[in-house]
Amino acid sequence: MYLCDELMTSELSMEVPVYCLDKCSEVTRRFFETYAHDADFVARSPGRVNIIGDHIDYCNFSVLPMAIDVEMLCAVRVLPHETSITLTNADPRFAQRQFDLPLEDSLGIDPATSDWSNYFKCGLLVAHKFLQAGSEPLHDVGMQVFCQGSVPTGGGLSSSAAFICATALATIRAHRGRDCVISKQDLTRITVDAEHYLGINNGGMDQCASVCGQRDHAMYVEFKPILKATPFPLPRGVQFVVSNTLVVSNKFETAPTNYNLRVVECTIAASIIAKRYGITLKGDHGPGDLRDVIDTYCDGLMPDLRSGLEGVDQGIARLATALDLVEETLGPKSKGYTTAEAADALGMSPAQFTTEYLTVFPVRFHTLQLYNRAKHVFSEALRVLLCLRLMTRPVTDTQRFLTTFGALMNESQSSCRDFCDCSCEETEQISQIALENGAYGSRLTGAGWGGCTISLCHGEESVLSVKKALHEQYYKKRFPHLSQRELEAAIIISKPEEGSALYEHCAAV
Ligand code: NG1
Repeated sequence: MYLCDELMTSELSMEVPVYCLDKCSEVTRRFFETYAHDADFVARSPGRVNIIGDHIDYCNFSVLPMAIDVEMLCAVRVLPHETSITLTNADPRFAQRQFDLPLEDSLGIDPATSDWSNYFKCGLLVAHKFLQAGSEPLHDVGMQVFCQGSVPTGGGLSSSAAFICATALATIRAHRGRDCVISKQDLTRITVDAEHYLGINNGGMDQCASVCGQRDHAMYVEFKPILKATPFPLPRGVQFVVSNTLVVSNKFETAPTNYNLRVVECTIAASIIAKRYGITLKGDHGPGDLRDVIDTYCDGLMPDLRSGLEGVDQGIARLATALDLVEETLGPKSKGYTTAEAADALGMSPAQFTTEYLTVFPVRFHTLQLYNRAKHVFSEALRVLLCLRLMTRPVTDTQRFLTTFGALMNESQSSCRDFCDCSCEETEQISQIALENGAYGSRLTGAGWGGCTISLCHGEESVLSVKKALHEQYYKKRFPHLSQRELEAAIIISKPEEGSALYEHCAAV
């Protein structure tokens, strides 16, 4: 399929689909066993993997994720005359929780103590805010909820986004009744910032992929000028092996040195480049990001997909220019900046600099790696566009497509390791094994520091060979005590799947 055909479906104006509840027999049966009553409906949202484009969504550069067939299901009974919420989780590690509405704005959440119900509260809160902004006054309704998830937690497959999106969807449906219509755009828009309540300064990739995923398509997600997800088909036979390193990085505990610090470093790098070239950044919130730098330097937004292939080529040229700016401006200090040096580069006092950049989300560092981070962001955004260009052209030679796409994924992994510093030894080993056993490309996916890897394969044979090699050379050696079930769960073979959906009693569908 060509670019122009795809543009027809590129807006997020589609509705969240509604299917028959019979498809969710296990979660509704567990609901009944728990609450001795039938569920009214089930809300579902899947996990995602990012094929390429990590640590760039928070700089507003486009990414290429897909939804996968692991998911969070929330079976719900609405209690219209009550204000209590009861949450039960199929996973016995997560104990039952109960709380009353209304929720405080801060949710009463202490980001230092993570509890599974916090994710539910985030989804509930953003849905309440959305409903409050509508024409009808918001009347709190109680809910009994049974949650059943198959997205591994802490594995970089966005179990949190799957849970929050399912929760927000369930809350809107609970208030508006079974005839309600919910657009994917609204659901994405309201869930994008939800994790900020938990102290994570994330971008919007996960929620967009979870809500808008399409079967057999990679989603090209743009954040500017508007949030948009455009599906692109992948050549027949393409499969992804998603393999969990089983190294869990606690997002909240590590945020000050890992995720949030990357966001801060990118923002400071943007400000220094802007100052050097006399650019005034107009960030939507705060000082402006690396995307603002290049848009302003080149005098206008990077052309989006509406400009067709020409727009993609212009974007590629701009990002090459952006990489030159990084060399000229930050290259001399590739060893990193102290607070005093960064403040000086911006003509600020260290105190001013700290207030402006280092206080909203707390961070800890020895030196700020501004050169490395900016280099990663611009080069990764460039690789996303190169992949997009491959997908927008008719594929006449599948082998060539796979080799070129795979090489871009491998370059991305090197950049994540060397410039973003978000890889780890286990990820490197898995990627190596996958490449030696038939994968065309392999890289970390998501935030990194452990979590999952994604490897590009073609055909059943290469998938099985990669899977077997990983079992033997990685899992059995590093984790000899894994049960058969744990071993099976560590590798997910997935094609792109459909995004969020509601399941209603068949008569209502
Ligand atoms: P995961 O892997 O779900 O922690 C995080 C961010 C994304 C994106 C990726 C890196 C959250 C909730 N999500 O994903 O927005 O920035 O890292 O590409 O923090």
